Amino acid sequence: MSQTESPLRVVHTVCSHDCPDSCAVLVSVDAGGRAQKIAGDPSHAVTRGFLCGKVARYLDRVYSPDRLLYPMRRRAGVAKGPLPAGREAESFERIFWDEALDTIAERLAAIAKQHGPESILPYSYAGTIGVLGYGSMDRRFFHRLGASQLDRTICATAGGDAFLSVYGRKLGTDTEQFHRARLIIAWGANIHGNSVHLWPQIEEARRAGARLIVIDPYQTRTAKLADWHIAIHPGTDAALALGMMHVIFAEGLEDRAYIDQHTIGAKELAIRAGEYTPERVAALTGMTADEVRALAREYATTKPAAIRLNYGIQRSEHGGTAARAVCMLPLITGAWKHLGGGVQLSTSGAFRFNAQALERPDLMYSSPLGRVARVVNMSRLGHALTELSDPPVKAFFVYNSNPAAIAPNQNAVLRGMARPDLFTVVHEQFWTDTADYADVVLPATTFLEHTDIQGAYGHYHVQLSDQAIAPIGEARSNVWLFGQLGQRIGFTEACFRDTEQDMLTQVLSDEKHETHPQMHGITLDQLRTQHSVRLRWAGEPEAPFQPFADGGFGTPSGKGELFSAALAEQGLDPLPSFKPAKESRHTADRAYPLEFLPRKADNYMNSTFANVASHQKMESAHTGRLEIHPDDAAHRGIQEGDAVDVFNDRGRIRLVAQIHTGVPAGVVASRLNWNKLSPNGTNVNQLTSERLTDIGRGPTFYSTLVEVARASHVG
Ligand SMILES: Nc1nc2c(c(=O)[nH]1)N[C@H]1C(S)=C(S)[C@@H](COP(=O)(O)OP(=O)(O)OC[C@H]3O[C@@H](n4cnc5c(=O)[nH]c(N)nc54)[C@H](O)[C@@H]3O)O[C@H]1N2
Ligand SMILES: Nc1nc2c(c(=O)[nH]1)N[C@H]1C(S)=C(S)[C@@H](COP(=O)(O)OP(=O)(O)OC[C@H]3O[C@@H](n4cnc5c(=O)[nH]c(N)nc54)[C@H](O)[C@@H]3O)O[C@H]1N2
Ligand code: SF4
Ligand SMILES: [Mo]
Repeated sequence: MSQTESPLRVVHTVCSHDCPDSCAVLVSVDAGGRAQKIAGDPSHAVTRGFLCGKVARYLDRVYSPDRLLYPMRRRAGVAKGPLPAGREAESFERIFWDEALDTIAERLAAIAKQHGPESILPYSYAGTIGVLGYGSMDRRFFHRLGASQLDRTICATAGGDAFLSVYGRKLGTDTEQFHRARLIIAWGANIHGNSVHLWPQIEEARRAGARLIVIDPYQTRTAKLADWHIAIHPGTDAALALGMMHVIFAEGLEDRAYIDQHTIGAKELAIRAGEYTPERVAALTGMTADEVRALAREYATTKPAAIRLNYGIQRSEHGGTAARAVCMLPLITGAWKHLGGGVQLSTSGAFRFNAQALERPDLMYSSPLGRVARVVNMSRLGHALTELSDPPVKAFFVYNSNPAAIAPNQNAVLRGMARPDLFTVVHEQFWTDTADYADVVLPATTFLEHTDIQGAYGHYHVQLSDQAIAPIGEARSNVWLFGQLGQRIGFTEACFRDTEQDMLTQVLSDEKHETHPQMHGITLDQLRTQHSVRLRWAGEPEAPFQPFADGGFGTPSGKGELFSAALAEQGLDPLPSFKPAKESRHTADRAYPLEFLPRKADNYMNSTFANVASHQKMESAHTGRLEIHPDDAAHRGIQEGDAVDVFNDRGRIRLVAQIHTGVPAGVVASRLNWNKLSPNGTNVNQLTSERLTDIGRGPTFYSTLVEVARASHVG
């Protein structure tokens, strides 16, 4: 059929999954309103016409027969806990939205009255990173209620706060300029698996002679494709970065002019780096001293040199410090001066949406509390649900998240969620592990089924995501849900009647754009016609945006801070240093000698997609496997394909041994999955702890010690 005859209507949407790439997604919809095709927008500078393997098959997920279609209530007498996959609904009964909303509003009001509103805990993360879906009407609702505030630390606060301590603004090397780099270091960043739209840039750079170095204990897809893979010991990145600085300063490879003009603390840092000789660093990281020297020299002398630091290294106990140390490298070599050089952790700080208007934190003062509510750290959910008092958590409202699978110290989390006295609401697209614990389950829309606006943490484009299809079943968006609940519970403020369209206008109506001039003049009308608008960086297109090339720091000193007085004030070390994690090879005892990497799956998005058959197929070679080095396997009499138990004081999971050298000796790895789809009904987070990072209060998934034994050897 030629294009003119085609009955398909193309709708511009944006992938709202928690990924740096925020792809422009074209959805072709037929005359009956059904999406027939999904594709990356070829005209988008970063998406470049392709989608990752996960979202290329997105229609399998949208039209999955397993979608939640209507509100449901737990049947009387059915205990909370894991339900058999595919038969969950038997434990629930269908109710109408009206009844669901009234029930929830009544219960929340009663709980707030009896135990105080802070006994209500919202729990959400990045099921959608659309601005409205991530946090808008939901925040208004919980603020006005006086509910506990959630500290959303589960992913990025350690690295984020670390980056801010050095730069004061979360900006990074533009993804679209990476092709100019002649050295690219993927540092704790699985680019090919987790943010694949940077890959074409890397390929282009390599065609022009660039080298790719990957620093990652695990042989990722990205590492397999690298010129040099440095399989560093987990949690030792700060030592390596300091060792590189040692060599750079000792050999005079630093950029004095840049340092003098744009940084403070270089003298103190050079003294600190002096303690990290290549020999010492080699012993800590598992590299040789010559490799440390070679890396430092190549990094300092290749121009432009770009570091893609993703969130991998900050998921360990001293991950904040590690991220700080790595982020400082381009300040020392002046790599920011070269277009395509620098470091990218996140670009999210470039966007400014009107959070005050969207989230209305002022509503806390109109709540029965009349003050700012307490803050509960989402990375310590087990503690919050089982130990918190004054008041204890009595209502738990989950959306945009699957905490039963993704939160650390899972045994405590599940014990808490199983409490019969806890009233739990779960707004979801699928019957997740978390939904198994709900009193009321509500159906949620996917990004094809609602409207939203989005920035990105891996590029510099604002995009409008139009609704492509009608909601499946009775699914409703987050905005709709919390607006309705606000009205039902009797909140009279007009903001609870705002529609998504009203909120799109509010988002862009920020008077504080003087701090973010690149957002100035971007309008909804423009987004409606162009769908994606690049931030309006001064000087473009003639002079492409180059963060920190000539200042622009947001720190207290206005400089790049190699020494942080602000951290010193908090009682922290103002300079980076290496400290071993409490759970690491440096501290391990005989009981639990192996470092465990509870990784993300290349074909899922955290726990999302784990229940979709086409995605399970792509991931099948890794599902339920424990990757273990031949030496560690031999030591324990483990052979390829053996059932093994992986355990520590917190939990135990059963996996199948996969023996290979893609994991170093002393390290074992497995991947995140839904509990109920895992061999013994539990996933890797059985083994992780609620210990928090040194900076940013984040989780420490990658600082976990375990032991492994053949299953038959264990009683
Ligand atoms: N396919 C896929 N894509 C995703 C996701 C997914 O689950 N699947 N998740 C999305 C989300 S939420 C995020 S936050 C981003 C995160 O993207 P990344 O930051 O890339 O996240 P991770 O996979 O946690 O970590 C990256 C790498 O760090 C390595 N690593 C672990 N410990 C250390 C260490 O101590 N030192 C060093 N140098 N490396 C270490 C891991 O082995 C891993 O390969 O990806 C997003 N994209
Ligand atoms: N062991 C281990 N644990 C980890 C990690 C790891 O690497 N290893 N990674 C951590 C990281 S980086 C992150 S970001 C977290 C992620 O943790 P979560 O943010 O909980 O991510 P997902 O597991 O993807 O679950 C998101 C859920 O939101 C639902 N959802 C999607 N869109 C919507 C919507 O519009 N409305 C509603 N109501 N629901 C929606 C999806 O169906 C999905 O079930 O996990 C963390 N946990
Ligand atoms: S998950 Fe990431 S790479 Fe895949 S389509 Fe979405 S934004 Fe693009
Ligand atoms: Mo994340």
